[in-house]
Amino acid sequence: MSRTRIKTEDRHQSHATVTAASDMSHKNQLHSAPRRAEINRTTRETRVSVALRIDGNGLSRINTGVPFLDHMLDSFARHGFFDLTVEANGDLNIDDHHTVEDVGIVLGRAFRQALGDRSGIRRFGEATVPLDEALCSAVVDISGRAYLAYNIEIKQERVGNFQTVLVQDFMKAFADEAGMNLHLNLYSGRNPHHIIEATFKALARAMDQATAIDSRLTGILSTKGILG
Ligand SMILES: [Mn+2]
Repeated sequence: MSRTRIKTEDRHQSHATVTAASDMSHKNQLHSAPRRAEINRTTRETRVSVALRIDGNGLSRINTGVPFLDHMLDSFARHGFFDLTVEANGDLNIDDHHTVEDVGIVLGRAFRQALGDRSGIRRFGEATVPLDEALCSAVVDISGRAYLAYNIEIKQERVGNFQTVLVQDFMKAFADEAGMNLHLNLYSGRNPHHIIEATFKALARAMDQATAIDSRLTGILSTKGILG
């Protein structure tokens, strides 16, 4: 299937016109409004701003003050074809924990807001991504019910200065705030940089699938008729 991404800016493209065209490559034009969000969150510990465009090109501008997290979010944007800006100013003098977790919160919130009532989205997505010896899978259901199953065992305490346990805190915050089920499983891996990067890439690809518009859907993909 074509992975061509169509800009959703064309507000004049009517639903009926797209359906009649029966061209799958126009699937993302089914949404009349751009799927984007800008979220700012300030606490005594951090100040985080995120701008997200779901139907993007993978362009990112990331500056969290935590270089390894910047690297992971760059990769996430690129491999999910999301346009993503993240600015964070946190209490890094204590450690990276508040900043990493709060970026997860705000990014999750941005997805939730950008997806609105989640009508037309595929909901489910999964990807298994290798990086040299590391192999990681992400399975998501953007269902409205938050759940994280985190089966990523990393023996090393740190990658450079970055504490590897913070990946779990990030993923928990992200899944909670996005309102989604997220299963992360590591099949193999030795190098913690590879393991974490494969995890973020798998998440990106799974989110790209799950947020994609399915032209066969005229409403919300749920027997309940609601996702939230
Ligand atoms: Mn890398």
